[in-house]
Amino acid sequence: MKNVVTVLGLMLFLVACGDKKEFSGNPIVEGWYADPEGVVFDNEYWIYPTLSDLPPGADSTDFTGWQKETRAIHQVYNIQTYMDAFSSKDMVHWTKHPKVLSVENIKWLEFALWAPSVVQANGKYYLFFGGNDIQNDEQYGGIGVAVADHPAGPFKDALGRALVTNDMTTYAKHSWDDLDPSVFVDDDGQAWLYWGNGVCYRAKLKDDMVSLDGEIEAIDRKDASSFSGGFTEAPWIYKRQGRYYLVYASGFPESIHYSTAKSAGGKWTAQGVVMPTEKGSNTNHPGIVDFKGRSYFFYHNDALPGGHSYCRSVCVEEFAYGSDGTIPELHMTRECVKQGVGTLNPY
Ligand code: FUB
Repeated sequence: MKNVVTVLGLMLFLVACGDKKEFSGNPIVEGWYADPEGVVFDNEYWIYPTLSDLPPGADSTDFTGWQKETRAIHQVYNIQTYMDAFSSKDMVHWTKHPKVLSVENIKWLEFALWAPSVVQANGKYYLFFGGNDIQNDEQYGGIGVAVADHPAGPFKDALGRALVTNDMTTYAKHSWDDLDPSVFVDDDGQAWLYWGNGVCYRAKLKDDMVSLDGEIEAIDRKDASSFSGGFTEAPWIYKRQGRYYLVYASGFPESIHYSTAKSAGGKWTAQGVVMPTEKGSNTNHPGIVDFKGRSYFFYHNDALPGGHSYCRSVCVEEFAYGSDGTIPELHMTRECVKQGVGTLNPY
């Protein structure tokens, strides 16, 4: 009997210790994921990452462009056909929500959906995603939008077609310029869609959240007054203390930079580097969350054994703004978030 009590006591102690984890460590979630744009819904942190493309150690050296890469994925691996999401109350313990969106529910896509941005509006959740399939040598897709009643989905294709297609965006001549959506709803309820590769596009959304309102505007990637280092892809727009921030990937291999503006549709002013190019992944992809007085920068890298430019994992760094609202230069760490937020009851 005494032994049973001792073993039970030990088990309870181990369970309590396990739950008391205070350091999340990078990567923050298990598995090969990328493009983690964080968001808060109902006091919970959510990330909706891209399922990474190729298995650990796969040879990706001959992939040079998205078209070539996507084609290779279809022929060889046929993955990236769905998205998982993760939620957390404390930035340390994450719960996986499998298959929040799948191409099974999108008739115009077979293979490729990635890098989403999710917002709450009209009592629903809208998930905007990139979907540039190559099927029988033709390109399908652009930016799609799916809708759900809950952040964990299941998300359903809202339109039965892409919201933005390549023929609508002719500023950049390449066919994979319509990816990496970032959706932002301003205090007055006006929703904005930013996206792009090789050019930064933006457009207003109508109240229904599934139609564009007016013209698509293109901001040239080489506009040095708007973008320090030039704009490559992965825009992430948000507002803090009356100032608008646009964080984006610059150059290739990519570093992360930011710009600020007085309005979501206004002129962007180049600021500086948020995260320089580090480790081996050619890409990086930002997301910033300010919540309960703490600020977090989401990104990805190839730091896990076997990782590479198309096999990435999701990381976070906590940071503090300067008194003038500047974002400090951040570096990749293994520690990640040092202390959970909110109250965690270990029992
Ligand atoms: O995950 C696919 C692509 O890699 C994204 O569209 C880019 O932002 C880069 O992270």
